[in-house]
Amino acid sequence: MKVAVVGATGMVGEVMLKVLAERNFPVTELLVVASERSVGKKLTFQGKEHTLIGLETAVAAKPDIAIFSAGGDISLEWAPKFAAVGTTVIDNSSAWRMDPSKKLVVPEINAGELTKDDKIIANPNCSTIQMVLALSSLHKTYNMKRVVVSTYQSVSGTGVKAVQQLENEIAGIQGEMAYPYPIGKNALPHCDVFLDNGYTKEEMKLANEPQKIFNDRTFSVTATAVRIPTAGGHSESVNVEFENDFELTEVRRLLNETPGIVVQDNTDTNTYPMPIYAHGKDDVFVGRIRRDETQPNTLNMWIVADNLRKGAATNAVQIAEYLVQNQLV
Ligand code: 11C
Repeated sequence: MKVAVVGATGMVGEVMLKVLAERNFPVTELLVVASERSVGKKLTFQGKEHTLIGLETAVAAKPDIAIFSAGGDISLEWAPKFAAVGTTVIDNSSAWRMDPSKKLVVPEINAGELTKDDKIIANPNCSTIQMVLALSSLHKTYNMKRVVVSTYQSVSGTGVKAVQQLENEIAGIQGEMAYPYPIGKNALPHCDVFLDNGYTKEEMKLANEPQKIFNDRTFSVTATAVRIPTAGGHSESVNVEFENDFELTEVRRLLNETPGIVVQDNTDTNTYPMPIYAHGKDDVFVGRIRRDETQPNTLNMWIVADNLRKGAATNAVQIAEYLVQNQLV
């Protein structure tokens, strides 16, 4: 496969290259694409040096697959140009996610919807991916009605400037601020911008994307998204009310059998998911599984994943793997 990574020097782009190499994705030719100011610089992939190229050069090279992580504006302008030359674009921005003509894919859940005609495929938001993966087999079995999620999101979700802000605060250095307040020793109930309804964009992604991924509008999600001073890995407290009752042993069995999920749940040994262990891993970790004792058919759990891996790069590469395995590119 001739593969282009658009945004190759960004935080997610770097992880994408790492994941492509780790998973031995069949790259026969790699195009590393970056903004004009990085064109001509070099980076190394699988021991070989590659020169960064611009978007126009990349389109002219007609890659089979282009994995984008360069922001919504670049995606809106350039994904259609790649699609027009026959490239299948997997886009990590929010630009196409809610477009009814584009698929929003978590491979373990709905890759089966993909066809050769899908030339722009959207990767969901990081905090959505880990939540829906943990809910998928439970929804199938017990039918969810309502989800209440509170997130504890790492600064890497905001980007390099936020990671720098946290590092500066820890080192006691005055520097540029990514957030309106200090993030070290703090928790900001503010991920992305506020909307007219009082929610943030991040919270509305959590509300809207799951319905599209499950192709089901019979359940609803309400969210509070909070930024905390962790370097990598998003955590979520999820309360889910089902139509049907469940046994906790069965819930654990279903989660254990879900590809991509690892259950870490033993209060006797203080075993539960945490960002320091999820960091650098491709799985979604689930623990603190317990019944909500205040109402019937309702479950509480704690879900943690590396937001740059399963929340972004790994999910995108898994989509690419599905396309190759099913001869859709
Ligand atoms: C965050 N979830 O942690 C965001 C980052 O729509 O792909 C990813 C934003 C997106 O702030």
